[in-house]
Amino acid sequence: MRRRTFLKISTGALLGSVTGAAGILSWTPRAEASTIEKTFFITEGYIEQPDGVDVYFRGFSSNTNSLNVPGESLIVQEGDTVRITVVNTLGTNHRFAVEGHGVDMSVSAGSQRTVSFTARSPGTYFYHDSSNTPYNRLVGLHGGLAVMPRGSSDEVYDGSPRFVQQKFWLFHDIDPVWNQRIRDGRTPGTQYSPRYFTLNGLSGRPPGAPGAHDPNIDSMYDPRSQLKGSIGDRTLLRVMNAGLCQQSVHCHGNHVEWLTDNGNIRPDVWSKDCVYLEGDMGKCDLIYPFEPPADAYPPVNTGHYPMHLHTEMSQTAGGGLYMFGAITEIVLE
Ligand SMILES: [Cu+2]
Repeated sequence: MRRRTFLKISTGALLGSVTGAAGILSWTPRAEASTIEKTFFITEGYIEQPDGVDVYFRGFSSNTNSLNVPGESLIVQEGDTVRITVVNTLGTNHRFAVEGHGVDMSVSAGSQRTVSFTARSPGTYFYHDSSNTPYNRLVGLHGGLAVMPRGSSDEVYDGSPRFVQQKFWLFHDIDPVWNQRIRDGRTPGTQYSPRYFTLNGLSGRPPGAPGAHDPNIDSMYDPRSQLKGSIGDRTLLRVMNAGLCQQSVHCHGNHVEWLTDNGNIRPDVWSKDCVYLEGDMGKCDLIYPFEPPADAYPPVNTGHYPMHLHTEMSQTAGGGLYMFGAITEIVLE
């Protein structure tokens, strides 16, 4: 089948998702609740992977000409009214659900619907297509929503350890055979065999590879993912897993403070090198403390370190290309 009716997206078209009314960079606490409005367009198309292969995806996109996988990350405040309009441009029926908020709205082919809900407990939540679970989520229909405590700009939950900046790290793993079956309206019939591993929709590139160091293509340099700061720039990482593979998230340079586990506040804050991340919508909230690396000799206050996942396959693409997987860079400036 020709792909003339589908969007063809090089990964460079995917950026620009951290700004906007509810965006990360513009977040300031408010005394009063507000109404946050966002429109998502369900679109479909092909996104080129690190080995040059085009893979089919659907996304909750910010306009009809884009294909955003994941959808734009949203930050709201406890008590806000959130009004989401979903325009389904496709010929297939979909749903829009928000974890922890009792939202699960159908949006039939070619139609649009709006849902309003009140932002509940502070935390990190998926929005996703709950229909044909998990296939529509796996084919790209997912994103992250943060609910900030009322009037606070530096806590994950009331009384949590504090941070000065925050990022979403939304991981995904992709079996292109499954994506193609879903495109064709069929249920995948083969064992799940992921070949691509992404962080906020992008994969890493080794030096010298096409697209290496390009922030639009290389997850090491994508400003949504790359962790950059000076000593003291404590950074909240909202870590989410839209894929099916369980992972071990390893930040180099500093240990992280492990605050929550699948939406539950941990009884003690552990300082950890690796943190377990469940598959199939696992989540955790971490703070990277931006301290001088503890074991460095001679002592240092700057440097470049990786964050990678510890499953070997997650650092590859197409079944064997090393460093083309879910990885980013940590920069102590
Ligand atoms: Cu490691």
